[in-house]
Amino acid sequence: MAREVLARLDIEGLQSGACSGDWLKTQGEALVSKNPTTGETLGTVRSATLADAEAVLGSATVAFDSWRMRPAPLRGEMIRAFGNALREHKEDLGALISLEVGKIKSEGLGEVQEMIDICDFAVGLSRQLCGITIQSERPRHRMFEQWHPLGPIAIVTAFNFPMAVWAWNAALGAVCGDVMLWKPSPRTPLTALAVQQIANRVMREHDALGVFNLLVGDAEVGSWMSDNRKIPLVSFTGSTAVGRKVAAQVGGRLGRTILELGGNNAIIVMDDADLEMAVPAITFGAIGTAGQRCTSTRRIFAQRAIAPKLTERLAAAYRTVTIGDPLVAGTLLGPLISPQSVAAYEAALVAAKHQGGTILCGGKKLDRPGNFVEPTIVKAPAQASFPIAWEETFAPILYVFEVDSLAEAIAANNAVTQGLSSAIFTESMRPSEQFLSPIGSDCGIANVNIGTSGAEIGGAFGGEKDTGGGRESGSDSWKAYMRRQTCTVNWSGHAPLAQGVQFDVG
Ligand code: UN1
Repeated sequence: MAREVLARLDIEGLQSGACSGDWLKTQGEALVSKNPTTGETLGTVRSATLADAEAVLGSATVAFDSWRMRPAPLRGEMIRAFGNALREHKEDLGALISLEVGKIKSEGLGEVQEMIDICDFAVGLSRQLCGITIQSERPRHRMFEQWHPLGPIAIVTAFNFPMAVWAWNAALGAVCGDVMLWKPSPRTPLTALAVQQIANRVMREHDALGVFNLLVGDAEVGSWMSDNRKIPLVSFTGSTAVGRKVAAQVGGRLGRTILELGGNNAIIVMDDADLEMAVPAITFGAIGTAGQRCTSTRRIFAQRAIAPKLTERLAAAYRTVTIGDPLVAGTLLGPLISPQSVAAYEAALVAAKHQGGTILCGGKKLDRPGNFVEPTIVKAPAQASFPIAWEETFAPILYVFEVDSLAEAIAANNAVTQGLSSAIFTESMRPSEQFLSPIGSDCGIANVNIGTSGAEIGGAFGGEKDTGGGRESGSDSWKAYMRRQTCTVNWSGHAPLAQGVQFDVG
């Protein structure tokens, strides 16, 4: 099965980890991609060295010289073709995500759909990169803003969304006139190779080789990107710890960053919540992608009267979850990405018990090949005395807290350092409005009667505080990929100064 998928995606045996128009003969460290479901090797990719990175940046820079002058709607034409190519390969790309990451089939396909959606969005945007006009205080002067391409931009992505997060950045970057250097997670090189092969075909047909470039590598390549003044923007998705370093390095040279870092997302369940909606939403949020989304639901703040019923129904739902091969129909929980992730899951549960938590269901790793664990619900004491819940553990562990009031729940939601996604379940207008108000959730995403994960591409995606403050995907996120220019044109025949300043020379 894996072999056929790799062959159809034209990457069987492909070992190069760098591409700029053509694949380079990379000689860096060999990265072995393993199927987390079986532990079997899917392929080996040679990472890029810094010399490869310099070569790729060189040809990307040449491509930028002409790409930035191609009219944006024509750049959009290429993204339309790319979106169509993704549609053609949707099944295989989705299957490859399942094979390399362990996502269940529907979520793998959903990730490819997310790429297709952002391509559609970017095609429309290619005719809407609009600047404003501003009233000038001087007669017969015209003032306006325009947006220009930035240059070669770095996109560093994580294993958990090995294609879609690149696409959010790359599709927008491309219509904005930038060229892209993609460093995927070293854990998921094959998904990147497959996307690059499709991009190569589309770029060739559109005389645009060098717009999308690939650099599979480790922290050394990432650090080279962060330090490189020829790369005006680094869009980084990953842990808060690494994001801090990226911010310091790029900020040190006054470059720009888009940071999508850790989340620690909570759902508030009020006494009047409709459990028919809340239970499936929480279950998907906590178990989807095996709890390895930035947006995964990790904390529940249930009002005291509903808490026992909610917990009972969640535990009942959890018991019906089929764990296993993500490509088999009916599976809802696949493996974690690595044995280290299983160890982190176990360590978090040891800490949870030590800090006064009670495991209500799950709690064990499975005795079978692959990185499988049980989905787990922990009844937690007060959050202030339960530090394990302040951390993001990338695993299907859900901490359930009881609270008395909405104010207490909002305070607890906001008490952690991260600020990505949040939600409330209630049938009443006042709590939901309070949750969305300035005294409500402090997160970048706040939902009512919808879980914390599974955002649509049309909105800006990102979060506050330790989540990094970046926004990508929809809304006006495109502005981060362009430079703004304020222009004033004088057609008056005189040379008046602003603010009424007189400066008479001669
Ligand atoms: C991520 O986990 O890094 O909202 C991205 C979601 C997806 C994207 C998650 N659309 O869950």
